[in-house]
Amino acid sequence: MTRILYALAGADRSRPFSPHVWKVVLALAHKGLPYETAAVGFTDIPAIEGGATKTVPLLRDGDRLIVDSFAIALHLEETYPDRPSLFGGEGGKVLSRFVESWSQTVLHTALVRFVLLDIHDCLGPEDQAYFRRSREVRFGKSLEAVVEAGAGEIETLAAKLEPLRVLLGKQPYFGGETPSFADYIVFGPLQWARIVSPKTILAAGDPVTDWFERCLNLHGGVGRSVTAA
Ligand SMILES: N[C@@H](CCC(=O)N[C@@H](CS)C(=O)NCC(=O)O)C(=O)O
Repeated sequence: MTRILYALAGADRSRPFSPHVWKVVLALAHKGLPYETAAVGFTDIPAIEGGATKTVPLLRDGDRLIVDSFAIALHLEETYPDRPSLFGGEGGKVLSRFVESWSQTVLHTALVRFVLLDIHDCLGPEDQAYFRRSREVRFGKSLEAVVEAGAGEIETLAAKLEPLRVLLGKQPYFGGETPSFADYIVFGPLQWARIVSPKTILAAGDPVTDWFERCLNLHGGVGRSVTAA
């Protein structure tokens, strides 16, 4: 059966960096499902699978095409129930939606201010032009101005991670003793920053850093298949 994960990369297609794609990489590894990666640039996305999506991840699973990281995780859970669970039941699905909302509104919002220019710099010329144009419309200012305005955010990020720190003081993973999709939701954006940016985001000795390192080691160290910037 054909299983293809469409991933997003810069000029170096061997370094996929999308946070949402990384959630799916870990989810597929968690389920032990083999797949091929098709790495594309931003401006290639509209042509994937005959125009199936405006965003990645997109997963082709046999004759099914699934867009959106959470929808893909739900699909994997429903289609492969005999494999290790990503959610640990219906309650896990609902609560993982909260983790997704928190990650999207707090973590992505903070991290993007550090990594926006780093992302731009790792893209090929055509994708750089698209990225600058689309993100400057989205933020209402230049990429440089966004990064400059977010300069103090590194200090405030540590405080934003306090809920994670408290939780990880009680259990090794958001999923409890073993990881779940909730872990991968938060892993994704931190992995995005690790791959595109040389800036130090997580401090040594922080329980969140220790958890992130544990996640990098999961499933044969698939998270380390792309080196840090
Ligand atoms: N909610 C979606 C978000 C997907 C998303 O925003 N993907 C970005 C890459 S990180 C994308 O494909 N952007 C295309 C573009 O900006 O043109 C998910 O969880 O999969």
